[in-house]
Amino acid sequence: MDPSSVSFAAATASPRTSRARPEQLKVNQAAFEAHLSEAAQGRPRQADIELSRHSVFAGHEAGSGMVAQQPDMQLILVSNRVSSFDAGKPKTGGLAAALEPAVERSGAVWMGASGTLSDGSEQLTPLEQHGKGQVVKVDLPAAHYAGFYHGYSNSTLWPALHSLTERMSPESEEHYNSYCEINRAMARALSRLRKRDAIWVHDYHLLSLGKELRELTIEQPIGFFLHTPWPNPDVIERVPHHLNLMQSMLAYDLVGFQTRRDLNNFLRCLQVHLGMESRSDVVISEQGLTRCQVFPIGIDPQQFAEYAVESLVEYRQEISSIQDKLNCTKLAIGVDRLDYTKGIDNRIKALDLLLTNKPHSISLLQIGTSSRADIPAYSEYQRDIASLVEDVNRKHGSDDGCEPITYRKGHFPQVELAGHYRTADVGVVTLLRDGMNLVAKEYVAAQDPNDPGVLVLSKFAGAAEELNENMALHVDPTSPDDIAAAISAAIEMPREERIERYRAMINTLEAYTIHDWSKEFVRELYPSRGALPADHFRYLGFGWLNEAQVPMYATVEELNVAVKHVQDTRWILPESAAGRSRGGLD
Ligand code: GDG
Repeated sequence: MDPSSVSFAAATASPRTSRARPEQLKVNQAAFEAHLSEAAQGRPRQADIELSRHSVFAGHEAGSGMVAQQPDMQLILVSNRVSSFDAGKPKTGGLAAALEPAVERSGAVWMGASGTLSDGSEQLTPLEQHGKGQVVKVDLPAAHYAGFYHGYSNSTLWPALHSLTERMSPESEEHYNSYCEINRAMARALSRLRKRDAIWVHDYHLLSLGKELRELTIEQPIGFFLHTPWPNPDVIERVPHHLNLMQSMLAYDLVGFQTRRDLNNFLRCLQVHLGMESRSDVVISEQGLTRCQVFPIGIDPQQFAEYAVESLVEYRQEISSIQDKLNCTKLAIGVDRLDYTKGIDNRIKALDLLLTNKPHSISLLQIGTSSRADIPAYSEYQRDIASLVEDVNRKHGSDDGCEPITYRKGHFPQVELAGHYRTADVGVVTLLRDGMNLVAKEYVAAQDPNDPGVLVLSKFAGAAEELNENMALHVDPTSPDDIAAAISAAIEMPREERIERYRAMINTLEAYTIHDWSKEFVRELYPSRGALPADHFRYLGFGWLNEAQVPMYATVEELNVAVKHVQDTRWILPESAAGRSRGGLD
């Protein structure tokens, strides 16, 4: 293709053409710098004005960069598994708990593995309606599923992303190949969905799905949200094929993280391992422009508060039957998937310490939902927890059969769960590391505003960034002593202080709910086609999107230099953009 045959119009014709190539970056650096100083001097931001004209959003305000309303578009959500959407069944994972309301309310299509494996290639099941939304499941190839799911996803990535490298299984080329194959199969299945205006991919199983979709020439905006933490450069280096993985993540237009810490870690990994710099959390790669942003996942606090009140009537018997078994006045609660990241063992050791110092001072209702039990590390952990519970109950139980720990396997209806949260004086969340931790937020939302319980929260939970030390009692989850001291302080805490902390926490939760989270992500995903801040347009690779956006240069010489750079650039465009090109770059 003749490089000079690309026009500004062609450059704007496809969202994918807005993804700049590295050699183009240098070209636009001068314009970018010039624009920054111009912006600092308060001159009009021409790009903003132009954007408002081209915006696909109703209610987009010119120049404000704010979008008042969501676009009318078909959103596809993709995750490894989809939720059951059965009100009678518990939501046993954070991702399901988060996405179900988003799909039901927004009318999105949610695609995920069916759990049935196919002999050959991937197969799509018919669409199922759930509220306004729909679910489509994929039968994935049997040959690669185990290597993808048990292998690379859950025995390599999961522990590494939680900085628990000692839990990583040894490198396996085969597992990584299977991971890529399943991501490819998901991409092929997705490409068969007819209407898809934007795609939102979820979690660590599908880090390279964006790249696979781009290879199938899918050009719509594609966003990714990571539910887990992202570790530092030394830890990510331990992940086999980490360079490929990080590179493939740059095929996404928008990459969302739970916390600022995770986002910073990701940018630092790009810098250390790929030598890539970011500016205002935007990264430019040979695949284009990727924006990184923090979207702290939330819950529906009002709904949890209502469930908690309902539960005291609807599940009165279930709740009091548990309390009858406990041998003291104060109750703590822990609710976790049975996962070694959740730090349940140290919590039980803390209880042991506490009961040794202050017999009968507290009981624990521990709800543990079985998870990934076919992976040896998980089945072992589950056995360890069961035996720790037995030991503590043997040591501190009373003669009349009361035990300090009631250990229940999960699968409670959500309403009942809310009732258990409400009756507990202390919510104990002692994970070693977690992307966010919804249980901490649910516990707070379920409290009686006039007599709330206290949240004891690991300082390594993503939630600790929002529920800070003035609100929750932060602990070091590796120290049973520290946890015991915090639980002890929680049960002694005067009511006024509990109310003060509760109010600060509930205000925080209400300020950014799960609905805000999903709306904000989608809103931010769509502008990745063109509603970026004006400052970033200078990075786009085509210099500017049309004449109205040509930056104002301080001198004619500067302008000439910039234009010459653009003309000298060898454009490498995706086929689709090349097909639409017309005219020269003059
Ligand atoms: C991942 C990240 C991030 C548990 N047992 C029952 C039950 N649950 C529900 C809880 C809560 C969810 O499962 C667990 O969510 P978490 O956030 O605590 O943890 P993960 O499953 O590890 O979630 C995490 C999350 O994704 C979202 O981004 O916060 O960091 O690891 O909603 O209530 N629900 C019911 N019965 C149970 O027995 N109904």
